[in-house]
Amino acid sequence: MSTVNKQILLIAVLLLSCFFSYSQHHAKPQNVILIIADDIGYGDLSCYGARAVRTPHIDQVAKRGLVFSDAHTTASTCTPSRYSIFTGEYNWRKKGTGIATGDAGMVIRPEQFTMADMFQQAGYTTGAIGKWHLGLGDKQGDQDWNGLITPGPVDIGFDYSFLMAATGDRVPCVWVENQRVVNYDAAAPISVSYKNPFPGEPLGKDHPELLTKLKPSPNHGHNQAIVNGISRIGYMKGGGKALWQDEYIADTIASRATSFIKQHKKEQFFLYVGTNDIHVPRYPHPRFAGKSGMGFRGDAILQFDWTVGEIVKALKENGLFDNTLIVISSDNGPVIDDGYQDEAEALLGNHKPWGPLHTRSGKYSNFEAGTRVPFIVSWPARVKNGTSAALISQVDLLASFAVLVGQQSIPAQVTDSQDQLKALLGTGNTGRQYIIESSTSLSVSDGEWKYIVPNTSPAFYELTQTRSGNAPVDQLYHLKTDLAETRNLANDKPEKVAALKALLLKEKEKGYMRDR
Ligand code: NG6
Ligand code: CA
Repeated sequence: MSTVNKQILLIAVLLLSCFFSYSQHHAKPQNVILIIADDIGYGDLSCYGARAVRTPHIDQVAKRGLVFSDAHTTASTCTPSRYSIFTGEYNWRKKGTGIATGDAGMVIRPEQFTMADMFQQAGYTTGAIGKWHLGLGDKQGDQDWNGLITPGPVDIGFDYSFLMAATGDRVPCVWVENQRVVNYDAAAPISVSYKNPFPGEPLGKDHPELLTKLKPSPNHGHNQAIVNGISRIGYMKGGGKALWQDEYIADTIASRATSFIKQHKKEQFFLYVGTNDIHVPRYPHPRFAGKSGMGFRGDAILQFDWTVGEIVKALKENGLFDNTLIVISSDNGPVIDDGYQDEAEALLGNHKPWGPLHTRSGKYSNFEAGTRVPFIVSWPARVKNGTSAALISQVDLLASFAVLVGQQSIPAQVTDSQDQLKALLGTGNTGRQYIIESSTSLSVSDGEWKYIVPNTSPAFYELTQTRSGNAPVDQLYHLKTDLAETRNLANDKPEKVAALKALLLKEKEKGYMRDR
């Protein structure tokens, strides 16, 4: 080869490598799927150390993906936690973000900017499938369950929605697709109330003989409207053939999710999948019932694992898996008995849903297990497999995804979401400087130390047998050496308490329990 030809070749190679590094740096995933399980604990998956139950489909994703050990929800219950995911704002900045009734109005208001809006702006088709629990319609009790329920997900950026309004244990027990009840039965118009029972409609508390599938646990309530042989929270009349059957809920969510994937395989899409598993009432399909040896709670974990497997399978079949970014996480920590006699306590055995965190803590708790959840990122084309100890919060997903898809500017109202894309993709390991966790109290953690604000609520919740982490005094834990939060060092380290208190105060000054 002549010198001139060699030089041309060299220039060509240089140009090409510049181009590849540019496109690599700016590569976007074709799709983003956010899978949020309900009440799955830090220790509930085998890729997080569970031995009594196996989650092979999730483990497979984890093996090729990035597994986080210090990822958090913003709250230890569902509505506030999901509020933060979609808005990028801490739930406690605004009133009305607590656990929503089944007839609550939209908790996220149409004028708010959401993760779905952001993806739409970036040209992605957006969908929300499964558990919602963020309210529908304008005001509580004001929805037209027999017509178009508006406002709804379409007003906060979702092109498509297929949802349960609240939880499995709350009425209405129907699917709502694009804001209309699915399989609407004109012969059985739907009425819903959280105030008054409907005359003539049997209630669980008066008719235990009608509770053929699950009975509520003593003192938990869940003994009002009866649907599918299970009593619920709230009153409901009608529904007819639109009423769901609990044993098919997971199948319905999985099949809607896989149809969405197939239907939009040629577009870029963002899909949120909220599973009903493993929230109560746990009533898994007969394929899973009895399979874990841990009762319905364990069976529901298997069913959740299966759901993830179905989504992955659909992606692979359509050639989308490698260039789809999947996040698998949970909305809050674990709970054993959350309201139904499903033998979860009796059959728990040696399984520790809270993993290495404080024993018997989890959902409803200020301790780490309330908000520290499994969190796995998969994007085979870009993310190397491994583990990450970066401190991250789900509130960061909005700003991080925005950078990922090239939407650099997001509105100022997205106050708390930080760009943690490097941590999410495993290209930087720093994560957040601190996170705020909310339960009965607010807590602040810098990953090493955690401070919990005093409160006078019970230290132990009898109903769910949860160690709440409530105490009337300052609590300070050194997570690096005491992950289980058993030694309160507040008296030994007043300067650390003061520093973390000051951080919290600074955050609260930016907005705390606003009306709107
Ligand atoms: C609680 C319910 C619990 C569950 C929870 C919401 C009682 C006694 N307990 O109030 O069963 O429904 O709300 O769970 O009513 S969450 O995961 O959606 O936040
Ligand atoms: Ca939950």
